[in-house]
Order: sequence, then structure tokens, then C-alpha cells
Amino acid sequence: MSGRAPGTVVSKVQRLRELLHRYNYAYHALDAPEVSDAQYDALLEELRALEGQHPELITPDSPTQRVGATPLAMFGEVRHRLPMLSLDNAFSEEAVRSFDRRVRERLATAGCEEPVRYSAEPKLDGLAVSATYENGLFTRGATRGDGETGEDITQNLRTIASLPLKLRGKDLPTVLEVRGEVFMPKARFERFNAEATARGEKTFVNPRNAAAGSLRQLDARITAKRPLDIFIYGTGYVEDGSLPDTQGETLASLRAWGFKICPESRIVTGIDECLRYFADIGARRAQLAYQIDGVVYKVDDQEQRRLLGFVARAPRWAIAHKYPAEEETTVVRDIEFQVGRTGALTPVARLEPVFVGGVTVSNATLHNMDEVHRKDVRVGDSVIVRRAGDVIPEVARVLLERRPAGTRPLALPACCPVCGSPVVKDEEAAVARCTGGRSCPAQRVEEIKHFAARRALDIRGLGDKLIEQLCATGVVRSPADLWHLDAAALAELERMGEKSAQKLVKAIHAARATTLPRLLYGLGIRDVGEATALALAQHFGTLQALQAADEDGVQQVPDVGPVVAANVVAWFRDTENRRLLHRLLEAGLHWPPIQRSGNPGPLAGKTFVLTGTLSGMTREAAQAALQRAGARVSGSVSSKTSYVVAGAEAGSKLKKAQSLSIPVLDEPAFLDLLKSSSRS
Ligand code: D41
Repeated sequence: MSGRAPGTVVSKVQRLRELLHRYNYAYHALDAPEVSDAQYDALLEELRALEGQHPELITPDSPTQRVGATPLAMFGEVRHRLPMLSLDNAFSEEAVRSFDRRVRERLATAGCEEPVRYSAEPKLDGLAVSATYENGLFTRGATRGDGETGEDITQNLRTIASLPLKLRGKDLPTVLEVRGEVFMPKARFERFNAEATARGEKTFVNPRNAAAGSLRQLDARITAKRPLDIFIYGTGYVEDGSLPDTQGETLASLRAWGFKICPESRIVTGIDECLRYFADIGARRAQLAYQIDGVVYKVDDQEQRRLLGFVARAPRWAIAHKYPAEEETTVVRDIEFQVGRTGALTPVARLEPVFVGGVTVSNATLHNMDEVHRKDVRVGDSVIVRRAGDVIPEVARVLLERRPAGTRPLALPACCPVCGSPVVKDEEAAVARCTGGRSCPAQRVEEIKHFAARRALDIRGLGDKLIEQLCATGVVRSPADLWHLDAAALAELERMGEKSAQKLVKAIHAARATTLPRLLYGLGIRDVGEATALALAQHFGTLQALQAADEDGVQQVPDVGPVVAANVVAWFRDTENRRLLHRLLEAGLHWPPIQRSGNPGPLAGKTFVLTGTLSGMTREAAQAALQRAGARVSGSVSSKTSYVVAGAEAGSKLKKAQSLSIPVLDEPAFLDLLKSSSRS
């Protein structure tokens, strides 16, 4: 039924397209959706149906026309009408300062005032592209290529929903070329890779490769299935029209025309504000939805840019200030098993040293055997090592295409590599454990480290290395032995003078004055973290009461379930543990009585939910701090939640809090709150 469409259909099609363009603009450029995805899809389907009945009504800018049906034989070439310049890099504050100095010196000779205003933007780690619009319609897309000539990726760019096919507004230039960066948001990249793994398909090494690989598909139907996005950061060739005098205003015009602009772009004045911007974005880097490798500073004023000009292929008026890479490629030399305090065997990859995220990394955790098998990490493999924020470096993935011949899958050892006791692993549990208990030297060392740690007995000056030395020489076999050390024996140790030996003995002595929660945490009872230790102490009041409790009694403690209760009771029934406690008390450990009621604490009545990763403390520690201040800590967000504390990579709980308008605290705000509530 294709004949000529009646006027009602024509106007209906037009109306649908206008609506869809508007909703697209609100969603992508303004980040303020006007309708739900389902409503949008319903309108799009309606339009598609009408166009199906009346193909003569289809226009290239119709929202239905993002995906063509015929793959290309090869990409055509596009000569850029204005070269796509490259960016100089700066890897240090010093380099950025000298960039600014050069800019100011050149502008001073032209009589410009300082300091200079810069447009500061995150530098996305994606693929630079150009998009051309004629009379407001998208006509051509190209890769940057060598800056002079790129590849024609018009069909691929059309599939990116946030790139408008038709521009809005009246005073559009006849020809407008914009430039920007195509990228795959981090979350979509992770999901894409997970789905590819599930289907047994090839995964991408990082979001940048994912974006590049997706754009370089000759079949745009494949590109269309890839979750790509684009930020526009500038303009190229412009005909019959004028652009504003500054980068800041240009970005505003581009947004008004329908382009998606990076919401983190700012105008800053002078180099110190540039550096502050660098630090601010750097601190939030892990939380940004997209991967960046630096920030870009661009002289804001077009006239000043013209005065500065460019050298070779890079403008003198812009520079990329790079962050240290968070991911690098290296080779696994060996895989060893570390034995933890509870006997848990942690596979650790020994790596060819590599500079990642600002430090040299030569070890990376592989977490557990399930993880090793999932990632299939083998000795000899090339791997991507990731380090984000302060977390322990980890092996993100293996580059299978680089695997040398003759590698073998990693096997769990049958015996503990330290003490030779049998290793056990339940079918369902991810962790394998050494069954040696305190007869395993590794478990003993870790037990003492945990006991002396800051959040436990807090023995100042007794660091991990020292504990390892003391255990190796056999002077210390149990936490209780610490109180039998004398300064003379300590002074024998390597790198230990008489003075520091005396100081350490004093510190060990002083640490006898502790608190019941610290002691309970320090004992290292399985599943008893700081929060549980505090809850146990507050519920039972005395060590004797806790020791006498049975499983039912321990389960009365808030948030303690049957598994934890069984662990606690078993720990106190064990003869060796009882002997340890006895010796600790004999050594003089003591603590003030527990306040079981009375002052309810400054945060009493408030309910907190913790989500995401805090950089400065564990979740257990955050929970314990809140509970000390009287707050309740819950696992799920509801209308009864008073605050949500959102660390890095906060997900659905943060979204839920926002949808319920519950106040959200970031890490600095949370620390402020803790500080002020511990003072009051
Ligand atoms: O986000 C980016 N990757 C980015 C790249 C950006 N925000 N701004 C950029 N500005 C330029 C100039 C100053 C030359 C217009 C760039 C790039 N260039 C660029 N990307 C790849 C090569 C050059």
C-alpha cells in the first residue's frame, strides 16, 4: 500500500519526527528526559510503521534512519577541509606551568592582559571524529585519521543515538563541521564484555578499543548494537555563519543546536585554577561514567587563539594534561599462593614490573581460584593490570591472542605452600584454605599482624615487617608473646637500634589499655569485623558474659545470624583460644567498662546505607564509626533511610536514594559528619 500518502499521514509523520527529535534533544543534549524510554520507543515504532506503509515519506534525518542495511566493501577517504590538529601532552605540573608561561609571554607582546582564561575539559579516551551538517542535516562522518585524511564512517556515526541527525535552532551555518570524541561508557563496556563472554565471543581489552573497534565496522548494523556515545568539543569547517568569540560560548551554542557536550567542561582563570580542575577531576576520575586519560586546557578566547597559532600539527593554545595510566599491559612471571590469617589461599600474580596509576606494580591479586579460572590467568600470559584509586592492583584480563604456546591452567595446590598441611575447598565456596591453623607459620604471622593493627590493639611502631622478623626468629609465636619481649632481645633485630627497641617495648606496654571491641576485633574470630565486635561488646557488656553465651544468646545481638554466632561460640570453646585469652589477661590487658545505655550518641535515630567503595576506610570501619555515634546501618535504601553514603562506583542504591530524594553524602561530606559527631 505504498501509493501517495494522504495529507493526514504526512502531517502525522512530521509531528512524530518533531516529537522524537525534541525528546532526543532533551535526553542527550540536556540530560533531562521528557518521556520514558518506553514512551519514546512506542512513538518510534509508530513512525516506523507509517514509513513502512509509505516509504516515499522516508527522509535521511528521520529518527528511524540510524541503521542502514547494506555493509560497505571498504571505507571511503575523507579529506578534512581544515586539518584535525593533534594535542601536545604534559605529564607534570611543571610542564603545564611552562605551557601557561609560553601562552602569557606570546599574548603579552600582543598587549593582552593576564591571567589567561582557559576552557578546561576532561580528555576522553575514545576516538576523535568529525561530523558535518549541511543546512542542519547530518551528511558526513569521518575519523581523524592522520589529521589530513580520515575514513568515511558516516553510516557508523549515524547509529550513535546522542549524535543528532538534524540540528535545532534558527541561525545555523549552512555548513557546520563539529569535532568530538566517540566513547563507550565504562558501565556499558563492562556489560558488553560480560555478555560477549556469556556468548563465547571476543571481548574488548578496554573501552577505548571497544569504541574504535565498533566504529570501524563495515556493517553499520554491528555498530548499532554497540553502546557508543559521543561528546562534541569543538568545530571545524564552517560556511555562511558565525560562531561565538570564545570556546565557552561555542560549547553553549553547540549544546543548543542539539549536541551532547561534556558536563564537566568549565571556564577557569589562570594556571592555578587549571591545576585545581585537574585535581578535582582526578579525584572523581573513578566515578566518571567514561574513561579519561587527562584533561585539556584550551585558551578560551578565539582572538587569542589566532594570535598564538600552531606549530607543526598542534595548536599553541591547547595542551592535554595527562593522568598516570590506570591500566597497563605486562607479563605474568609466576603465580604464588599467599596464606592469610584464616588460612585462605590467595593466588598472587608476580608481574614484570610496570608503571600503572602513578606507581610501579610487580604483584597483583587474583583474589581466589574461581576468579583465576574465570579469567584463565596462566604463567607466561600477557595481562592488563588495573589500578584505580588506592585499591590493590588486580589483573583485569588476559590477552589471549598473545598467549605463548605450552602454558597450563593454574591448579590449586593440594598442600599449603608454607606449612604443608592439606588444603581444602568446598564446592560452593570460592576460597581454598590451609587446614594448619596456628601450626601454619603464615597464619600465625597474619594473626599477630591483625592483632597489632591500628583498628585492633593499635600497637604503634609494630609494623608488618617487624612482626615477620619476630616470627621468623621464633621469639614470637602468639600475640601474647609480645608482652614478653624485652628491649635487649629486640635490639638484636636487623635495622633496630636500642632507642627504637625501648620505644617499641613502651608502646607494647601502653597498648594493654584497650577497649573490649578492639580486643574482640583483634582476636580475629572468623566473620567478626569491627562492627560485629562492637555489637557483641555492647550487647554482652563483659568478656565473661560473652564467653559464657551459647549460640542462641549470641544470635540475640543485632545483625548477628546463626553462622556468625556459631563461629563466635566455637572460638571461645577452643582450648588454644582460651589459653590465648588467659595469657593476654595475665599480661595485663584491660579496658574500661562498656556503656550499654545512657548517652545515645549524636546520630541516634538516624539510619545510614553505605554503597560503593570509600577510598579512605573499609565498609566495616565506616559502619563501626557510624554505630559508635549511635546510628543504625542498613543494607537497603527505603523511605526510612536518613542518609546514603556513596563511595566510588556506587550503583543502584545511589539511584534509589536519588529517586526517593534521600540526602546523599560523598566521602568528604561523610568524613565531615563523622568528625563533627565524634566531637559533639
Ligand atoms: O576529549 C578529548 N579526547 C579531546 C580531544 C578534547 N576534549 N579536546 C580536544 N581538542 C583538540 C583541539 C584543541 C586540537 C581542538 C581533543 C583533540 N584536539 C584531539 N583529539 C585527538 C586528537 C586531537
